[in-house]
Amino acid sequence: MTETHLLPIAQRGEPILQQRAQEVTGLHDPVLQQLIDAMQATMLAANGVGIAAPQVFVSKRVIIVASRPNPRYPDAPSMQPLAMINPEILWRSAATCLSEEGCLSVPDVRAPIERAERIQVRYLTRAGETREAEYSGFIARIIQHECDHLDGILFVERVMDDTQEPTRD
Ligand code: K1U
Ligand code: ZN
Repeated sequence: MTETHLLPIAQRGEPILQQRAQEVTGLHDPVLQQLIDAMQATMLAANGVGIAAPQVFVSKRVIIVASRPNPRYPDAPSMQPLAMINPEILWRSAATCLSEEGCLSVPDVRAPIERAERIQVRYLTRAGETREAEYSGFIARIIQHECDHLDGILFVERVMDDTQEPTRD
């Protein structure tokens, strides 16, 4: 059995977290499959519910989403980690929801962030299939947070006003 290495997580201030990540080409490249495995292992080791490739110093449009119930979101659905390649948010509901977020690249900081309650997403699976799906609630929040990483945006940049200052744990 081959061991998957954990990757270092880029912290706020690293230039790669402010850059637009590149579209993925060459879907069957083993390097991409290894990247997805390593991102997943790194996310699980850090106890995260999502991760984006720029957070592990790779400027490619790849995210992993892995919702599970947790103290902040006890009703969150459980899902197997899902890799989304070149994800595009095709539609966002007008209805929004304000809820607390954290980020593996901004440790010990949390803030309420307003996000669309429902979204429609198109992405490629790691097997190269195109999928379109609708998500709501916590999963939709994670996807929006991770897609922001692909566009060089950190959640703290979306804090709405000074009544919602990020707080340190
Ligand atoms: O992208 C990341 O930095 C991962 C991030 C995903 C995320 C969490 C909460 C809302 C939106 C997106 C995290 O996993 S933060 C750390 C964490 O483990 C966590 C935070 C809140 C709820 C559950 C887990
Ligand atoms: Zn994050």
